[in-house]
Amino acid sequence: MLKLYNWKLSPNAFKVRVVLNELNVPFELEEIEILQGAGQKTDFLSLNPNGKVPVLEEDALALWESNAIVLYLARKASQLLPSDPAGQALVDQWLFWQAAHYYQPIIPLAMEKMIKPMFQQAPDEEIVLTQSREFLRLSNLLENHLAQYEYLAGELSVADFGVASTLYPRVQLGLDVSGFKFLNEWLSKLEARDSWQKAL
Ligand SMILES: N[C@@H](CCC(=O)N[C@@H](CS)C(=O)NCC(=O)O)C(=O)O
Repeated sequence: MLKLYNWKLSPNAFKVRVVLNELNVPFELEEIEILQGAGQKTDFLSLNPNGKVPVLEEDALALWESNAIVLYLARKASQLLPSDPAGQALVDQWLFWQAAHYYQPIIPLAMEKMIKPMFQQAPDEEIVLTQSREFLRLSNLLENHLAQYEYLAGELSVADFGVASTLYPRVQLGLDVSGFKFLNEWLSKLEARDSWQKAL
């Protein structure tokens, strides 16, 4: 059976859980306690030398980077991917954008708004302000695309789950995206799916 190395606070691990559920692939979970330094232990680094979750293990394959994992799962199942090269390239585009841009403000925001408070430390309000502004700028780009297309690559694909997973911790991070009408309609449809609910 596939094994997913997971961390309960990770939106990227959440992304993989949703896609596994969506494809009805059975898997077992192993929790990696990132805040206790488990990502830097030798055993885990032998699976992912980058020391981050998620990692998907299947026989001799240990695959890291959540977007590589969801693309692998979709290709294996021949689901959640358009059949034409142009459609597949759009899926890649949105997944690359998620990792390179949309997810980036989440890292400092999670540090300031979630992790520091766990250790009784006050958030740096300047970081919160600038990173929240950047996240909303990128959300506006998403809104403009979703005003024209029901799904990111034209049909439901792993790109939708990949990008939407970034919004999963928005409440805890104080990110108010309620003004983005099309983004919210798209997100509500994804959140209503059994795969999403089961992954929560
Ligand atoms: N681009 C990577 C990002 C992975 C990542 O940042 N994982 C976080 C949790 S969401 C992590 O394990 N952080 C631990 C650390 O940085 O030490 C992916 O999509 O898998």
